[in-house]
Amino acid sequence: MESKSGNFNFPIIIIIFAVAIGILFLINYPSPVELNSDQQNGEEDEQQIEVEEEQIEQEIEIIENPDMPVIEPELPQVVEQIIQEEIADQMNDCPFGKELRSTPENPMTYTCKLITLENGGQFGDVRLSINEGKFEQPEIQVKKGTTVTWIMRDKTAGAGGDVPYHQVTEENGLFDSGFLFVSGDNKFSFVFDEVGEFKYFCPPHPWMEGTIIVVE
Ligand SMILES: [Cu+2]
Repeated sequence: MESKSGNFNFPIIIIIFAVAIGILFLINYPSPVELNSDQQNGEEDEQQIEVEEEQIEQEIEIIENPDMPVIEPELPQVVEQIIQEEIADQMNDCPFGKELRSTPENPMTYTCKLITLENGGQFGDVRLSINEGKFEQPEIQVKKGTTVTWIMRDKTAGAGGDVPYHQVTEENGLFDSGFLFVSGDNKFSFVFDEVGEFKYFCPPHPWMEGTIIVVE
């Protein structure tokens, strides 16, 4: 019996010993799962740092390169609506041949800028009026080949001066309307086939001036 019980107890002691070593091992060493997650955290941190560094580099690039488009922060809808209404109001104040435009340098600042007019629309040609002693659209820009027509609308006796007519005369003699009298349906057309800037005036009223800019 003695040898039997001795033989029987020995493996139990070994097993208890092995289990104890096992427990100690588990307490002292982090589990593979913990190891893994630590490593993952480390990688995530590195990625985060890389992303932040990239963002900083991009910001620096934007400051250094003014040609890069500036992304405006999104405005609340009400503010956006007010701005649009303001633009629409100002648009109505732009003279003929100009439109409200912003520049890339000042995307929030709008000013009336020349647009290029060309044949087409209601009359086919581009129509300007002479009224109350002045050229009513003193500066326009047209595409090469455009017909510009001046309509005499001034019905004031003496046409704002001492003669009852106005005249459209290019300063270098490129065109001359002759007398456009206050009475009758008087108008004058000229086709601009050359690129350039053409200044014209009214000889009896030299303070009446205008410019036609012709572009390709
Ligand atoms: Cu005149």
